[in-house]
Amino acid sequence: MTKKNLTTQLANVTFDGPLLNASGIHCQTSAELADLAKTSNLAGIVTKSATLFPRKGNENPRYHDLPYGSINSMGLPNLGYPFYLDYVQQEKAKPTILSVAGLSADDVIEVLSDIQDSKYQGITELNLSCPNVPGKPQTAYDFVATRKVLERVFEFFTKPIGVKLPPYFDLVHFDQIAAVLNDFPITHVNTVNSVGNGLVVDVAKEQVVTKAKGGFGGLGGAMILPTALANVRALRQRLNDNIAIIGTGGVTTGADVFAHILCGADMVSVGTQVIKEGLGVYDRLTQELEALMTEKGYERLADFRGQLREL
Ligand code: ERO
Repeated sequence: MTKKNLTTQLANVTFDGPLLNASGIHCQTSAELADLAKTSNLAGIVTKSATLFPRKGNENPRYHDLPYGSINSMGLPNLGYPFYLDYVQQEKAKPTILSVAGLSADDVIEVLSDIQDSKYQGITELNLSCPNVPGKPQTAYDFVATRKVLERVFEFFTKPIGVKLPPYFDLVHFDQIAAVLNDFPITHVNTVNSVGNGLVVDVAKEQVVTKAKGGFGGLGGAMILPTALANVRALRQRLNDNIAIIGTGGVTTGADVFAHILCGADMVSVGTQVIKEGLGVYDRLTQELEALMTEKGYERLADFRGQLREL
């Protein structure tokens, strides 16, 4: 089988292929990040969303594997943004995406100010969609709050920055979030974060499977693929052409990667399946994607990106 041209451009960065880790997956500690640097067919490294101060996160159990995906209630455990800002400036093996999150808009501005003042020239991603911090709503479900925070960000931030979005479920909400995002010079959207506040029930024990928030947590993996694809597609149809899309959610096969790209994704990230299968998943997904492209006569991702047909 001939090797395909899988290179992808996002902002000012060229990636060797379309695949990324989903933020939160194997990217919190130095050791995990070093593993990602060595992982073949992982084109770039996304860091765990970083906050102003280090956080331990929610109590265990906080991740639960399911036959059809996963539920997590991690609660934003991370080493604090200075660690990740330092890391992305040291990392030479692959391009990085520095994910940041705030417990308040003021926190976000403080963290981004330091990134702006640093030597880091790579891509930053503002996570507006963490579902698991008790008492903190997902910012991007509030279109007014989202606009306000982006107005503050773009008063001073001039480096490449995108946003991580929660899944939307109503076409009007796609219109509303796209109208906000199209007013700002963001490089990309990453869609979707986990499907927030699902509830998994262990019938034998008659109890929930994760501890925080009474068992409510973010759903990921195969069960969210159609939701993820709908979000990629709906946003591609509404966002300015110069806003790239990272498709996240539900990828277990090369065909799923293909489907994300067919819906308009520039890059695709993988979360739950990395936990299930290990970092070798990126080799398998790439082989399956290339085999599918060969079967269909495609040489590069641009040959089919966004070309989903309607009936
Ligand atoms: O609980 C978390 O740390 C978390 N889980 C998710 O599924 N998505 C997130 O964005 C997130 C924290 C930022």
